[in-house]
Amino acid sequence: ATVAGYKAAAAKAAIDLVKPGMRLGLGTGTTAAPFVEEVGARVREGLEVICVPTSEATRAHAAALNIPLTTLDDTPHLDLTVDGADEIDDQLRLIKGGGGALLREKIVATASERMVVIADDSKLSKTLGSHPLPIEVVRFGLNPTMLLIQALAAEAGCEGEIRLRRGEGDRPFVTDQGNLIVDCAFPRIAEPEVLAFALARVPGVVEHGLFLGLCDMAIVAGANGVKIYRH
Ligand code: DER
Repeated sequence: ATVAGYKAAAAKAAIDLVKPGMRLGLGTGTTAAPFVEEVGARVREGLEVICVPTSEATRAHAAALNIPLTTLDDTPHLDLTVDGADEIDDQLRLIKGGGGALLREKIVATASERMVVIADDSKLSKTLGSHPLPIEVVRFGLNPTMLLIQALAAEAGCEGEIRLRRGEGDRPFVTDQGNLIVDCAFPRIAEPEVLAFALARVPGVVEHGLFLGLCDMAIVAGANGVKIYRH
């Protein structure tokens, strides 16, 4: 099997959590995409759900599948969000944001009764930091914001190179919310809560990719099949 096969297997396992009448958060990325496909297939068979997408990409994908969509303004409480992750530790703490959707993903996950992560087993990690930490920042004051991120992360014990994410034509990547993303290569985030607290003090930081206390369960697929991790 391939990594794509593992992603699909995890997505298929997650669809069993979806019950008629549920209000769902739909994640973003290459693992969430097969889950959105699964939801579309069930909707075609008559499943009644209403969904909030976590990105414009997921919105377009869900709309193309005729999945009923709503907004958090009309539906402020969701029953279940299913989303991917860039890294998952043994306390179900996550690094997310590889796809640049972390702000809406965190807002949607926070508005959900449950958040379930689907992933291939390459995402499992003893200590967070194998994947760079994405941080969403406003454009204004970018330079001092990056310097302050570096300084406060170092105080929190995290040192490493940080760089502005670039998109097409080497222009800065711009998120759905019109912000920028700084990717921070902090190889070992021994105390994610301490780093999260430090980053929250940077005025130019909108949100970061550390998802702490949000993930209730992880459905992880690999060569040995599908495994469920829960608290
Ligand atoms: O950007 C994100 O947060 C995505 O969910 C990411 O964390 C996982 O993307 P993938 O399933 O394509 O690896």
